[in-house]
Amino acid sequence: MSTRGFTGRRPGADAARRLPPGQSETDDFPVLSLGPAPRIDTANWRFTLRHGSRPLKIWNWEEFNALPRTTWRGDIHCVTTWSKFDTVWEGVTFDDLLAAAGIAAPTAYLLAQSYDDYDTNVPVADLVNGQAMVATHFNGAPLEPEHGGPARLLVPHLYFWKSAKWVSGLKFTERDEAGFWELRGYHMRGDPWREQRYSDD
Ligand SMILES: Nc1nc2c(c(=O)[nH]1)N[C@H]1C(S)=C(S)[C@@H](COP(=O)(O)O)O[C@H]1N2
Ligand SMILES: [Mo]
Repeated sequence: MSTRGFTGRRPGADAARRLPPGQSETDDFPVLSLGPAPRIDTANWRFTLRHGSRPLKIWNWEEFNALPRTTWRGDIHCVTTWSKFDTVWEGVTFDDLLAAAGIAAPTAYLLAQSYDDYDTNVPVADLVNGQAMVATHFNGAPLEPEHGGPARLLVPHLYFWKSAKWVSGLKFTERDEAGFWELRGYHMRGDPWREQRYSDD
């Protein structure tokens, strides 16, 4: 039997250590989207790596699912102050995507682009060495449309708005170009441990 009910939302020692500043733990999985979840038929789904407007590599759903798969377990942190512990994700790491495409990252920055026209910028340095994946499964089941299925970016060490849902591709850019929320006052990097919520943080 868990003792959580006796402690309520007051974090214990373990939770306190795992919570970035200003965050509290939730057991729910809140849905935060600009609009309704786009329904994407995997028969039409494509995932594209681009350098600027030039496509470098395109996978369809079947090809994407033949790529090497990785499972990651850990904590996620939303800028709206909830954190969720011990989430389990499965997908293809950024490193494995580049390896499968046979390329090295052509620039130091990219924009993750989504089927709902959302985008968000992430430095390549925050994606390499197993730090990020394009996830197709959450807690052992195919990712629900509300949470970004068929596939979303997962960059769990940054605030969760960087984890673009319904991701359609990654566009390498010469400079660090602001995405949807970054154009509206949110931080260009978004490290929860440094509390980089807004552009001036
Ligand atoms: N394509 C897309 N990705 C998105 C969003 C969105 O509106 N569209 N919202 C972002 C925000 S602000 C957050 S906090 C997380 C929320 O993910 P969740 O709904 O799975 O909790 O998705 C991010 N990714
Ligand atoms: Mo968010």
